[in-house]
This record gives sequence, structure tokens and C-alpha cells, in this order.
Amino acid sequence: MRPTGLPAAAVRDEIAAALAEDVPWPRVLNSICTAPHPVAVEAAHAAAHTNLGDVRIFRGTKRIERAAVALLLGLLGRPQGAGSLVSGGTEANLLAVLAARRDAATAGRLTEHPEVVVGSTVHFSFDKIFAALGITPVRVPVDDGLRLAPVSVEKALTADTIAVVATAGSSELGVVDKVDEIAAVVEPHGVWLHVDAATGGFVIPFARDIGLPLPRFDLGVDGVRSVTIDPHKYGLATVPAGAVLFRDEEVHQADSFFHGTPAHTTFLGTRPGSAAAATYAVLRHLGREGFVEITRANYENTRYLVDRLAAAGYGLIVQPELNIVVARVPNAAEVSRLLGTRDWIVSTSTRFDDAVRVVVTRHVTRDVIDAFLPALVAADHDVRAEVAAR
Ligand code: 0PR
Repeated sequence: MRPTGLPAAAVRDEIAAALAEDVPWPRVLNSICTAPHPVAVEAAHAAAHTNLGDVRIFRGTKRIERAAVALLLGLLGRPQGAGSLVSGGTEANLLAVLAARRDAATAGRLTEHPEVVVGSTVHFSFDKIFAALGITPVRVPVDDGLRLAPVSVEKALTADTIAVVATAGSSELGVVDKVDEIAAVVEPHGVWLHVDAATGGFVIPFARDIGLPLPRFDLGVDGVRSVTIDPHKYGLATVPAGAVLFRDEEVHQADSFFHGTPAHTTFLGTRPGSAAAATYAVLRHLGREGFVEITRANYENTRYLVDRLAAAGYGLIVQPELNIVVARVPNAAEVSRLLGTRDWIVSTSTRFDDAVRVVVTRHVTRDVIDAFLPALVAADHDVRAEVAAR
């Protein structure tokens, strides 16, 4: 640190210069996050000084968090449930697995080597969680549609199983597990079913409103005990805003297992009230109709992208159920790298080496797609030429 400080204007310029190096949203095609809604930014700014880790001080902010959680519980079919706003999908999934483990212990079912059954398409945040908690993942194959197969789940259950995780939907492939069918096989075994809807939570309910044939995945489905849903993804809130929601209030209260002062129901201690303010603001401002309209536009743009890809000769790895398009492109890693040097950010797949993945979110408009397609074709062409010359 310098002995003398810099004028605020000079610091502002430094920050602005750094931010100008970030890739602008219209060139970002890999991210589940988008520019937060202006009302979210304004609310986050107003609450920038708050800390939900100390609710003796931030009473009003806590009230906003409770109100935001109530709105999310309403969205997910369980107004009488409970939950917390957290830092994102990783922390939400961690809290859900911890709750499942506690539930198994309370029921006298916790063995020395607890297992959690997951599909091979589950998000990598679970790898971190299982490693940290010493839990063994039991990975079951997915079906032809890349969804967790209910029969395989049932076969994988053992006396050590403390939870099953279903994904609604996967950020890598954009498919939605048949949560209702998985719940039907898991429920009779009394095993905790967690649904990771970090990505799909702010898409599926509205997609169902506009008539798309997606399964229910929420806390209204018998057997679903917890759900992760992330306001900082399709919920248009500022980062970091995740949420974990539980079917039962007692489970959430039992979350005060961290024995903080005052008791915390989250893994983080000091945590931003700005996230709660942003989440609340955007939910109140848009209402269900606002989200339905945004979702409708995202699906229209998804369709447009699929059609433009087809016209350029690119097929799909899987039919998109969410607004995530996985196109079949040869030498995908190299194409993605080359596009990156041209300031177009796409991602690839860990499962398929000929897949370029594009996330359609609010900033991925027709104009963006129209600009992207020639860039993809050019990068593909250049990589093919390079490969042929080797
Ligand atoms: N579960 C699912 C289904 C997810 O999609 C994600 C993140 C998580 C859990 C973990 O959530 P947090 O990252 O909030 O802890 N999915 C995105 C992904 O892996 C994360 C992301 C977001 C990556 C924006 C890049 C990016 O620019 O694609």
C-alpha cells in the first residue's frame, strides 16, 4: 500500500480501466449470468453497507431477506417451507447435503460411509462438497436424453444413501431431469431428494406458464425436500445471490448447527444484505408476468439460434429444454479458443469433444446471434484449415 492515498477520481479511473478490459455482455455466450436488472443494481447499491451476519443490527435487511425467501417459496410451491439466501449454487447445495446428512442422523440412518446418488451430469459443485464432507458420490448413468434415469436411481439406493440429487436443469447441457418420476421412486425409501435448480429455477416455472412441456421440480412435488435456486443466474439479481429452500421449517431451524452468535443458518458468516435487497427488488418489480415475458423472449432467441445454426450446417448434441444450446462443432476446444482471441466467449462440454455451448440469456438477442454466427463459421473454417495443414 502507498503511504499517501490517491484522489478518489484517480482510483475511479483505475477501476474503470480494469472494468473496460472485461468482455462486454453482447460477446458473452457462455454465462448463465447476465447484466443484473437495473432495479437490482439500485437496491444492491442502497444496501451495500449491510451484513446479514448480524441481524441485531440489520433488522430491516433481515426482513427483506425473509420477504425474498417467502416470494421464492411461493414460486416453488411451498409457502409454508423455509430457507435462506446464500452466496450461490455451491453454498446452497452444500447446505442441502448437510441437512440431508443431519436428517439421516436424526432418523438413525446415518452410517459410517454415507453416499449420495447423483447423475453423471450433476454440476461440479457437488465434487467440492463431497470432497469437503467425506461423502461418497454414487454416479449413475443418464439415459439417451442425458437425464438421470429413475430406474438407475432406485437400483443405486443402499443403506448408506443419505440423499439423491436431481438437476433441473443442467447448465452444461440444458436438460431437465424428470424430477417428478425420480421423486416417486425415492420417496417410498424415505431418502432425501435434493433438486439443484440453480440454473433452471428461474426458467422452468415460467416456461411451464407459456406451455412448454417441462416437469415439475419444486417443493410441491412429494418427496422433494430441498431446492437450490439462484437469483444471480436467470433471476437477474446481482452476484452473489443464491438460495436454498427446504420443505420443512424444522429442517431449516436445525440448520443453526453452526452455533454462531447469533445463530446462523448459512455457511458464510458475514454476508451481503445487498444480495437480499437485489433479489427482493427484482422479484417485486417484475412479478410473475415480467419473468414470463423475459422467458418467452429467451425461448424465441433460443429457437432463432438453433435455426441459424441449422442453416449454417450445425446440428445439436441434444434438443435444448432450457435456453442452452449445445451445437455439434468439430475441434470444439480449438474453435472456442480461437473465438476467445476474437473476443467471443463460448464454452465447450466435458462430455462431448465436438460441442460448442451457447447460453441464451437476456443479453443474447437476435442481433447478438446474427453477429455471432459468421464469427463461429469463420473460426470453424480457420481451425479446419489449420488442422488440414498439420
Ligand atoms: N448447480 C448448477 C446446476 C449450476 O449451473 C451452478 C453454476 C452451480 C450449481 C453452482 O453455482 P455457483 O457458481 O453460483 O456457486 N453454473 C454455472 C456454470 O457452471 C456457473 C457460471 C456462471 C459459470 C457464470 C460461468 C459464468 O460466467 O456454468
